[in-house]
This record gives sequence, structure tokens and C-alpha cells, in this order.
Amino acid sequence: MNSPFVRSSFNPIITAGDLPYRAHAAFNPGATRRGDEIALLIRVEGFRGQSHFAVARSVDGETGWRFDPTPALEGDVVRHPEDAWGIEDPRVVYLPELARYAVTFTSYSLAGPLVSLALTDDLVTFERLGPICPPDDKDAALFPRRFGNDWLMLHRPNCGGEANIVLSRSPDLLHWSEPELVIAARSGGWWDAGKVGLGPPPLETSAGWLLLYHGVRLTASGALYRSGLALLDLDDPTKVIARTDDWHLGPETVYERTGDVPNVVFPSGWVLDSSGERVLVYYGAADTVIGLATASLSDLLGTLELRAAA
Ligand code: M1P
Repeated sequence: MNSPFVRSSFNPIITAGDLPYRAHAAFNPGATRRGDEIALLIRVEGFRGQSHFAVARSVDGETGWRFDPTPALEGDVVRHPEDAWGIEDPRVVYLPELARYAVTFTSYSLAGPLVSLALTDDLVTFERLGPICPPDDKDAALFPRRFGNDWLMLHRPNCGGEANIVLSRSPDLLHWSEPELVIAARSGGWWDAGKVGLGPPPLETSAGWLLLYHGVRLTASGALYRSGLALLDLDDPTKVIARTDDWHLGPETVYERTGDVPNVVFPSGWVLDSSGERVLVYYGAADTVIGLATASLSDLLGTLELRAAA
């Protein structure tokens, strides 16, 4: 398939064996720039089957990863009973207004997955703001700035089998409005017919907010996780300017086809390189390891502009 994404020749760029302590799997990382480096906030699954987060840093975002010696954030069932079965799938966004990073993640509560929020200056200490969406809800990320008085967040409630990407608003990061539909799962035989979920946080471009989202197709031999692109209006991100018909990143390689959950490509973080023209996309592969794929930003926008014009 003619995809704008190119996989790193170093893939998988991170596996559980790279961590400074014993762990089963390392996948679905949030990503951000931190100083001169790229930092990943990685979902690490331990041998109890529950997940926590660890930080890895690299100058080029591809090789030479250095790991913080201990977990960055673990479930805290005393202060946060919603973390009953661990924490999963962080998304990291820098908020210039607060000069802090916002980390949205899944707390795996006894009532199901829900969205939690934490703020951090350094990816070392975290101020937890608690749950911000009731279960079942996940795949959340903030926009990096306010719209008028409100912060905006994309997330993915799962209500009665409907799992669509929606937007909520908040004046204070704590109280969030009823969801407004943004991207619905398609129906029938589409690659994104089962459910959809936000991948990395929305990326601001001159053409609109760029999204990479996962779509899930349920088959007789399990789910297939692939990712497509969408573009949201810069001023009103509930308006979808374009959405690709095709998926653009799907399981192809051995490490994407084989692992704890086969046939999963799950992008969860991206950063622009220093030129601002190449996007580095970090993804979980088969819920086991981390892959890197890069694309030219103008190619991604070109793909979407063709759709908008069609
Ligand atoms: O196993 C694939 C993915 O399944 C879930 O994804 P979602 O509910 O968002 O479609 C998550 O458990 C995710 O961690 C996992 O990679």
C-alpha cells in the first residue's frame, strides 16, 4: 500500500528488555519534547498483568534511549481507587499557558476504564487531578490551548457498543461538558467500523488540527487495529474538514503481527522534528513493543487536502 509513513529500521525501537527493571511489555507511549530531547512516557506491563508508566529519553527520538531508573507513575489505589487494575495508554500535551505537561490516561477501575488527568513539570513528579470522565471512557488527549475560556479534550466513551471520538469542554480542567460527536466509527465492512479512538494528541497545523486515529475491525480471528488521518477545523474542532477513506498505518511487520495482542498498531504519541516538517509517530505494536514511523507533514496534509477537495 502507498503509505506516507516509513518505519524506522531500528524497530522495534523499545522492548521490555530495555527497561532497567524486570517487565513484561513496553508499548503505547505518550511522546513530547523535553529540552533538547524527545521523552516517551511508556505504558509498561508488569508480571501481575497491570500497567504503570516509565520514562525514556533520546536525543534523536530513534536510538540511544536512556531510561529513568524507577517507574514514573504507578497506580495509587489508596488516593485513587479508580486505579484498581493499573494505569494505561498515556497521552502527553504541553500546555504553554500553565508551562506544564498534561497527561491523560486510562485508570482501569473496578467499574471499567475511565479517563484520569495529571499535570507535571518534568515527567518525574505528577500532580493528579483525578478522574475526569466516568467509565467506560479512554483514548483522551487535551488540545494544547484554550478556545475562548475553555480547554478542549477529545476522548472515546463506549456507550452501549458505540465507540466514537467526541469532544468535551472545561473551564478548569476538572469539570467537563457532555460529549459532542467528532468522528464516528463507520459501519459495515469499513476498516474502522467496529470502533474508533484518538491516537496521539491533536497536532496544530496551518491547515487544521491533524489527527491520527485508530479504527478497529472485528474479525473471526480477532481485532485488527489500523490508523487513519483526519483534519479538524482550527477554530471549531468539532468540524471535520477531511477524513481519509484508507487506513495509512496497519499491522504488517512481524512485531506488529505477533505479540500479546496480534495485529495491533496503536499510535499514541508524536512530535515534530527540529525542521517542523517530519512527524515522528510512536506506536505500540501488538501490545508488546514500541515502533517508530515517520512521515512528512506536507504529505500527511496533502493526503487530507485531496480528501477535502473530493
Ligand atoms: O489491544 C489493543 C488495544 O485495545 C484497547 O484499545 P481501545 O479500547 O482504545 O480500542 C486498549 O486496551 C489498548 O491499550 C490496546 O492497545
